[in-house]
Amino acid sequence: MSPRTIGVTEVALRDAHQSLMATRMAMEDMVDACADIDAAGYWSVECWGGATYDACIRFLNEDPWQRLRTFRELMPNSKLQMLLRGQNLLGYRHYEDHVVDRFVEKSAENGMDVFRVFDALNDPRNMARAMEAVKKTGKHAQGTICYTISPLHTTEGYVKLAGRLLDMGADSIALKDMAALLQPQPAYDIIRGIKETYGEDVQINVHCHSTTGVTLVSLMKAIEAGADVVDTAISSMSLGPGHNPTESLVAMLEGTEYTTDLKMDRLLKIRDHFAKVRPKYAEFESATLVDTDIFSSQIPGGMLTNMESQLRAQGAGDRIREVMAEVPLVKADAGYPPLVTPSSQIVGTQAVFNVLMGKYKVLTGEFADLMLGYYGEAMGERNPEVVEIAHAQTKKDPITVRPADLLAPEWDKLVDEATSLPGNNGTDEDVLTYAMFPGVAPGFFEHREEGPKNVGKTAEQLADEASNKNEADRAVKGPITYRVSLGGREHSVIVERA
Ligand code: PYR
Repeated sequence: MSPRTIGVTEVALRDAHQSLMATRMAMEDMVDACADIDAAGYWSVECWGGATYDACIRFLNEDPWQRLRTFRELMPNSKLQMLLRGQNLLGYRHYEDHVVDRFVEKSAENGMDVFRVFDALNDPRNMARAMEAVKKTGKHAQGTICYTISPLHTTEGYVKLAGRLLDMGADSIALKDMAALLQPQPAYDIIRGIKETYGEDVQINVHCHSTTGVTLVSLMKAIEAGADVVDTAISSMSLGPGHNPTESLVAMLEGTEYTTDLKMDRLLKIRDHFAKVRPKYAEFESATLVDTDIFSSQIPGGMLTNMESQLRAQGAGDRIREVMAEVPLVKADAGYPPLVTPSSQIVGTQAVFNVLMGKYKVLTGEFADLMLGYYGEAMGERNPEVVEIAHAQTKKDPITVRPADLLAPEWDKLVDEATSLPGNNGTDEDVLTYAMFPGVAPGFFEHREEGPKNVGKTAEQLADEASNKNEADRAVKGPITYRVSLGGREHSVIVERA
């Protein structure tokens, strides 16, 4: 029997640098890898969405839409894939349905093929409109299950959620493990459950991070259970808080009933390209290589870094352990939402507030909204006492409807506001940039003409740093004794580093 071919999604151009280097990679550091990526035989190339849009306009003075068009041009043979935060699009609040429609239409028009649609609470109502919009464009709508561990999250629950996504027209199901919590056996059980319940031909894509060190094995079990496509990152852009290495997946499948269509000569070129690029962004990298504490704290890498910087800003950097212990309690009070953008930031910041100011003495506006249902429904009941505090603090009533049902049409207002900004180019794409990032977009429009900024180090800077380091290593470290003649008399002077 010929081996079954496992599709591979390469994430180097999006989630890998989002996870490893705070999403700072400039387009100019990616373009030279695109021809090899395009020819390597991937099922899809994840290259847009998630935090990249925000990072483009906030840090890199790059137009995210131009980035997408460039990818489309440079990878004509590939399916381009993006991560879409359901009703939140690529921002942090819910948008009215017509804004969602417009964003999806424009993304498809600019070259996107596969839309991985997720909701931080796994609330299908928050994914429905985006999925419907993708279906209307004829592109691939991938419904997503965000994986987390809690007393309420069971294999049966995940299988049921997959059914809801399929009912919504999902062309495939993604099992998304953003914190590297997916152990091999649950991976097997969930995928078998979905296949046995809804049919072996339901396409399942598996996305794992590598932070806990267990998930290359999880990918193997997922494949044995019938997974069709898995996400990996080329080795020079892998591991730590990132993903499992593409070449390791290929090697792991040798001698099994499975194979990939990947061309190793191309993979090696992609690897060599990013091996040169990655050191330029070293200052943005986290020190974490493997962390199995995540199984108990459930705190993904990016969230931990955020909480640490919030604490340091308050002069309380030494209280991180208390905050880490608080996170699972806040998560339980909120009904056990998975921790992923934006729920990870909302729960993490509230945990910081609880530690610094006393338990639920002050709620952030976002946490109050989460408790009152304005982000949707998580799996569990929300703690009624905390819901009451949220109501008392905000005077808002709890809701049970789909949050976006309460939003008034906003497209025309957004057009008026966006087009009045200096530097706005009058396109719907610019309106969408303004809609999602009203604080950042005006500055970006004004300075866009100055062109992209690369925040990585140049080859010269890296060479200088290396030679300064060598010099520092060679420099005399201890005190030096000089003999000084003054008025014919010899003195001995000892000079030490300050
Ligand atoms: C994002 O929403 O940016 C993720 O990577 C989950």
